[in-house]
Amino acid sequence: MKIEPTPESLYLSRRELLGAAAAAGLAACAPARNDIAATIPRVPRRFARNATYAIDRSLTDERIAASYNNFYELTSAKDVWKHTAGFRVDPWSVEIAGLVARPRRYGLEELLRMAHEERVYRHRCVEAWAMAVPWSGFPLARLLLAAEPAHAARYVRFLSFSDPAQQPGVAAKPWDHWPYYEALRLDEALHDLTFVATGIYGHTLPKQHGAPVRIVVPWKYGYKSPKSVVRIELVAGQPRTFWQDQAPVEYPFESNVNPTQPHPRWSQATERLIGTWEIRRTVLFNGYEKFVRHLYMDLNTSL
Ligand SMILES: Nc1nc2c(c(=O)[nH]1)N[C@H]1C(S)=C(S)[C@@H](COP(=O)(O)O)O[C@H]1N2
Ligand SMILES: [Mo]
Repeated sequence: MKIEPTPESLYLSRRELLGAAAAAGLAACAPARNDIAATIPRVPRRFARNATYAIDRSLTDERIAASYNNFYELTSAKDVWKHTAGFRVDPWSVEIAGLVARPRRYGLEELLRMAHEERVYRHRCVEAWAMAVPWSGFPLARLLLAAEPAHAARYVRFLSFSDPAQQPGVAAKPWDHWPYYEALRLDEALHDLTFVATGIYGHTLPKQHGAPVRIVVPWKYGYKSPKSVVRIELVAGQPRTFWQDQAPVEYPFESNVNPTQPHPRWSQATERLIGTWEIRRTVLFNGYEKFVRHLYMDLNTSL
């Protein structure tokens, strides 16, 4: 079997890829633009898996998850991994600011030293594709509570890194509302499921997944999980979000995964698993209903 330098080669199973690579000496001669393995960090960071959030889906192949991404700062196409070269993610820091008694800036090393765990989460993009991946990290509540939110704080706002010199997607669309901004209600942000991810598949994050630190909110559509976060602000009023400002009707603030509420341009009843493209039924709150239902007592008005 011969590996062609086309994206389709990424959809081969790992065994096929490794076998073919060994046979053909692929690692040594593959063109850089097709070398997805080179974009995946190899520093091991393995942590105990949290069994509370075990799911009934098998893991997405790592190379598939790392080759089909949304990260508009780098490109609005799915081959984000090909556009990561100029993006520098070290040194890095994350600032906790706004309505808190103890604002502070965490260096990346401090975040990496915090107690970590692994969580296999489902991920559901509003575009109706889905994956299941093992993140490593810790609950966002740990950073928020350490900052001592003021009584007036009701929402948490996130800002992603943005620099046209490092990110070709920002350079290509200077009129977009950079930096990417997202937000949650404070009670959502404090929920144990809301996760600060510093790793995936037992190593640090590839840039295409939002290195070196991103937020993961598994019961909401993927755009509510901002990548490459540099600032977390506690605020009183409901903030605007990047996608709301692009198209408010299509991407409302709350954006909980809900198969009965179609996107204005397509159904949300089913989803396709990236890589195999099998079709599965989408489930309310992306399968996390028993953990988050209490946050939304009035389903009719708050979904
Ligand atoms: N800063 C930033 N964060 C982002 C995005 C983005 O374009 N920029 N895309 C979002 C969308 S639409 C999805 S589906 C997820 C994709 O995460 P993944 O590529 O790690 O699967 O990231 C989200 N976070
Ligand atoms: Mo998405």
